[in-house]
Amino acid sequence: MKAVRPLLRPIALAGCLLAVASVPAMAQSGDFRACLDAIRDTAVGQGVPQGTADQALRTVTPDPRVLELDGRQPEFTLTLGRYLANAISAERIAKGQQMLARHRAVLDPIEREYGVQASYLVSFWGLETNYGAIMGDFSVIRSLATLACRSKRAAFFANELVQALKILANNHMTVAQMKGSWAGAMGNTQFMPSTYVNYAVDRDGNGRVDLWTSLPDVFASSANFLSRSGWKRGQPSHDEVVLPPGFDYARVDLSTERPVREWQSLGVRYADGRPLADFGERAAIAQPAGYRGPAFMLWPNYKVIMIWNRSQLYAISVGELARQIAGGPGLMQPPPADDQPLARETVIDMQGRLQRLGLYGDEIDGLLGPRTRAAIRDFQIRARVVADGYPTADTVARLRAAAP
Ligand SMILES: [Ca+2]
Repeated sequence: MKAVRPLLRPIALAGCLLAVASVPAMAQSGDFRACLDAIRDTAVGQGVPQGTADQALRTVTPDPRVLELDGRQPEFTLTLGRYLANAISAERIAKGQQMLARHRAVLDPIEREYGVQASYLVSFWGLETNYGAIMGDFSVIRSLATLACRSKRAAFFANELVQALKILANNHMTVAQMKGSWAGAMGNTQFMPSTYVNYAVDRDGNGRVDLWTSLPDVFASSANFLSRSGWKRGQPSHDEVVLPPGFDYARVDLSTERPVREWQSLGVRYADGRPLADFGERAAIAQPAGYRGPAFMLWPNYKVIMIWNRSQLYAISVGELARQIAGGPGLMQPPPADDQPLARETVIDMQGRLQRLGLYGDEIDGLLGPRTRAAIRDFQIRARVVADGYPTADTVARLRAAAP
């Protein structure tokens, strides 16, 4: 799951970045201790026992492997096809169905109480750690200490380290027991410490919140996070739809939300031809692989998944895996098989050309974000080709010709 595992976990951090925002990133080894001392003092100020904080941080050294991983930039933009192939194998669906059946007695009451479908709780679990198989073997305290005192995102990770110390203290854990990803994500659902502190719950009632070994705690914690992030009871996060011939692709945009009856009147149907169900919600349509790929109606719960992880492809994967775990069908319209990942350099090149054409004014960062897609769409309109904002090989070639 490393290929699709996101770097950061739930980002609903409330206001807790403020407390340690003044801790600077320090480069010298002597300063590493000073940096940790400052974080220790912040933690103690927030109620962590002095002894716990001292003991946890006393012998910590920077982890070069963590810094190496933190410095890596993705070389390619993953396509929907590649992402789904990694995230949702037949094996993962089958295992999810087994897990759903095996843990029914735990999941059903949680679903009733929190309103989050058991299939989604199992789906998050499957995507994050392959149902607990890969939870990460880094020392969370060491990873966070390294990132808090040596990375560019020092303030963020300093706060996470403070929260991790709270978890240690509150749950009577040892530093050695607290394992996670290189970036400090922990347990079966890879919660960052701040998410753990704010949302994790002790479902089995043993007095400790344990996201490593207690599945009742794991499922209830996910449900609590999603519910408090605005999950709409019982609703799906997305559905595959078909767009009628001649549909205006300018309407396919995350920011274009319309009432379902409007989409119905524009001729949008479920992929199997049935009329759209109207939950009384507004919804947007997305085509993450462009007009040749599947179209998705994005319901409000899609946005809740984006709070868990700000990646569109991740959010689509959660909903797809959940539906198939629940016995639903796979995609009717698979992503185009000939779609190639775009190299970061290619995206940088495109952004430069779009800028020269006056269509793009944002950062040249090699990331295919919403602004870059909007600029591509504007170029496609100008070039009189299908304006889906998706950089197919044809669009890239046309752009090179138009802005040499
Ligand atoms: Ca517990």
